[in-house]
Amino acid sequence: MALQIVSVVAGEELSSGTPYESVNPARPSETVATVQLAGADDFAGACRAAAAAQREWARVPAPVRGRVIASIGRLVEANTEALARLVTEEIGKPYAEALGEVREIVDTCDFFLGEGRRLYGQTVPSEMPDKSLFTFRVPVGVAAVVTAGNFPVAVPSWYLVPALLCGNAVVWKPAEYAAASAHALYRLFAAAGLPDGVLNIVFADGGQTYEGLDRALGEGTVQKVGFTGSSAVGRAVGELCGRHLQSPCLELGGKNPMVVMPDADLDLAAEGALFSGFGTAGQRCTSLGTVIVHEDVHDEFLRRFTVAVRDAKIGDPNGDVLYGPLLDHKFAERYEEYLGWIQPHHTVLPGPVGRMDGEGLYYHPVVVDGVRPGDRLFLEETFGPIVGVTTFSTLDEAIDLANRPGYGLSSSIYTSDPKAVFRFREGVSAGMVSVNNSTSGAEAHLPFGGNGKSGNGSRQSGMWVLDQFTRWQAMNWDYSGRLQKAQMDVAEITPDLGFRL
Ligand code: UN1
Repeated sequence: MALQIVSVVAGEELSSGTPYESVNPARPSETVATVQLAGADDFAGACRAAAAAQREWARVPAPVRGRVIASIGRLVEANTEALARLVTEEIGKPYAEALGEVREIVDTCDFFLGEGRRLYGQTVPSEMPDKSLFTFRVPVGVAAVVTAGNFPVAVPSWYLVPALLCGNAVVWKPAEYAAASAHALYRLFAAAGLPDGVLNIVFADGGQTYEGLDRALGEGTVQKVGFTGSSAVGRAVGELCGRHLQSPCLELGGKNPMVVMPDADLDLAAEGALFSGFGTAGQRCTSLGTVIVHEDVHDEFLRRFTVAVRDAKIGDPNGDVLYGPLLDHKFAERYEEYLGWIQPHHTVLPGPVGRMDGEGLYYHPVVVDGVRPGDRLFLEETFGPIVGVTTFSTLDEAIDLANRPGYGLSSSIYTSDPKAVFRFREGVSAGMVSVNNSTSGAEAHLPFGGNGKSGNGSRQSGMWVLDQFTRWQAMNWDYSGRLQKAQMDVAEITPDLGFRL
């Protein structure tokens, strides 16, 4: 029996809506959940409910909020298998990877439960006597969080956990095609004892969400938007927020380069390319886009890489496979468009291209050798199991090729030369750099985010995300009993600037 799922606002279920079916991409005739999609009014209403609950939540002492985060971490950990199974069933992520995804939520909770006892502000000396200066981190208010379904529970937790810890209320709009996984995570958060209205989940399509968000921003009930998804939608969200003088937290696409230097360990590089090119069927925002390999080792690298790709197992995500089906019909259709970008000057390896036989949304892995800087395959994100390969002769050329598409999320270099590592780090536009490691697999306590078409420079995770969900408030306290004017009533000590030894 398919699950029946509805939005929850201020602890109340919204029962009416437009039905949508979230299906199992390994067996698309099988419905995992029937979801009632809400409208723009419901979204704006959820933001009002969140605003009403936020003040009380912000008054709960931060260490107590930290204890709630600790409980969420425990609940998620205790429900690891059930949550991971659901993720595998709903979006086709191999079970081992789904377990890793759940682990990432627990890691995030582990990090932030202690932040409840820090959330440090500063005491700062004043330029005048009998006066003290302070800074405080203040919650922003209500965060509206819109997330993709390729990481249906881990990436949302990167927003939800710090936002709640900092004293904000949240309206979360997950991807429809991952609704069951999102709803399960919502229930785990609710079980930790969050007061009604502090976390709300609204299922809606993109158009209604945009309209609802526009309304909520106009009503002043949303102070921060978090968005993970495509660069095109990110641009629209950024424009909308800009009109309301807000800067959203945007985590967008990537065309992540891997540079293979002539002194690289080629087996290690091929293994890294396999994992980051085809893990999650190439549907991570950190997935490998193009291998930029030195001309002297191109043939040997390509040989090892294509052997690894040819031997990889693709199939039932409950089994021991490299990857399973694509996330959903919508992604399969778009991926078929990307395959149309293959041109006569390309060499396609190792075998057939396109959909595999059978009902599931399974696709053959594709390596495209000979991509050129003007090709769409080189310039644009291709969410799916396809990796481009091109060559270079100098490191400067490799860096230029790495930056050319104009994204800037993750990047990687394989080399044994420390000088090359640091020159690459300095020159590459990416927010994240891996050395002798693939473009995927960021740890949950380092800043995650990108530049250019990958985002507006905001960072998630670790202590850096606190700047998204709090604002600095500066306070000065004058206890001199006089009006001391800054910059004017300041004592001066006169130096003898003409002094010489
Ligand atoms: C994403 O694809 O949106 O670094 C996030 C990684 C994962 C997170 C990816 N830890 O690949």
